[in-house]
Amino acid sequence: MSPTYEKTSTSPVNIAVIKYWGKRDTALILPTNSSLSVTLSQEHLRSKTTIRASPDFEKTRLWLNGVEETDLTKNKRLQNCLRETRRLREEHEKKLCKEIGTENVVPLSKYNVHICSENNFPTAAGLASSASGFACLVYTLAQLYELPVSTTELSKIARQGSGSACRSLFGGFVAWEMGSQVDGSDSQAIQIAPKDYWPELEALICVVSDAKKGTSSTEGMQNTFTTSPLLQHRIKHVVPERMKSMTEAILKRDFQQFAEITMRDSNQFHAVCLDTFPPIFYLNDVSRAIIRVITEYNTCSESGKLKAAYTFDAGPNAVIYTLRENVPEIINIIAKFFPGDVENGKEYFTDPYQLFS
Ligand code: 2P0
Repeated sequence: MSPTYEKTSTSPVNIAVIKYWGKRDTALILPTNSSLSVTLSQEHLRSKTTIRASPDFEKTRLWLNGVEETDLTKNKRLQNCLRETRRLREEHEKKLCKEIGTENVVPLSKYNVHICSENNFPTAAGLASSASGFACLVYTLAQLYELPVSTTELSKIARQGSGSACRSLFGGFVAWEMGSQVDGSDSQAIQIAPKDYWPELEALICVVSDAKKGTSSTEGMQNTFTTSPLLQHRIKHVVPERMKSMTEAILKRDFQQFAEITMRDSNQFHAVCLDTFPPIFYLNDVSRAIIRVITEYNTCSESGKLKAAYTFDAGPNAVIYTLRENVPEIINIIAKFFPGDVENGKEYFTDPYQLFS
């Protein structure tokens, strides 16, 4: 029996405040615009992955939430991440062989791996499961292979698993720079500020529905790319300026600027979904009611300032960004307007989860 090499790690979910939607290269996963997100705490939502490598493994296998995926050759995204991390491991092994001698280097790059990954939240319900999942896969492979590379380098590999995954490799406030190279060598994630830079900022997740979404992000965004004139306007004339203003808002810890851009960008993302032909609907009646409640809450604020910002991804669930002092008030308001009724099968808000602290 040969030795088995094993690593386990966890990765967080990220929620974009400037949304990624559209690819200029679908194979390399190169986006049509830059995006920016906040990484949430791993306390409630996370992916956990264990990877084992052994010369005894006859093939590479993957279990996702306890169920084995049978034909991995069809899983191009997984193959991309395995190929790229193995390539780096091979380079690393060559270097080590020169330095410490071939007999002292374990040829991990040649071994098959067994991958076991699970999420502690509903997969594919618009709660960024592919982001944390692929970030975790690439991070765990990098740990197993002891790759001497930066997180930004790894982000280019995670990006080839799922675009938004590149942002989950960092904590805090993260930009995915779209880049301009055709080979994707400059399409990468960078950290704008660490988590503790703005400790008062909180995220509340309102689970409106944990059902699997109707249109996948991958399919939806390409339909938008090929049919929506509004997307072209967004890419050229809106996002570049917003990336600058949002970065500035974060660095100044300016909640007014942060909240306004967050809500505007969520609105525009869902507008390009509606502008897609045929249209894509991710929001439902409960989502729209949450938008109205948050808008009313901001309008009625005594200071006249924005106190909360909603944002919605490719699903009906809301994420509300706010400052810590407002959290109890918002939880009360949401609980009052959206009493949980999940047991009766209605798509209603359940518990607000306080995630980012
Ligand atoms: C985002 N979303 O920026 C946007 C906002 C959904 C709405 O990134 O095809 O699952 O794997 O690159 O990363 C969802 O897209 O799509 C997404 P692929 P991904 O978070």
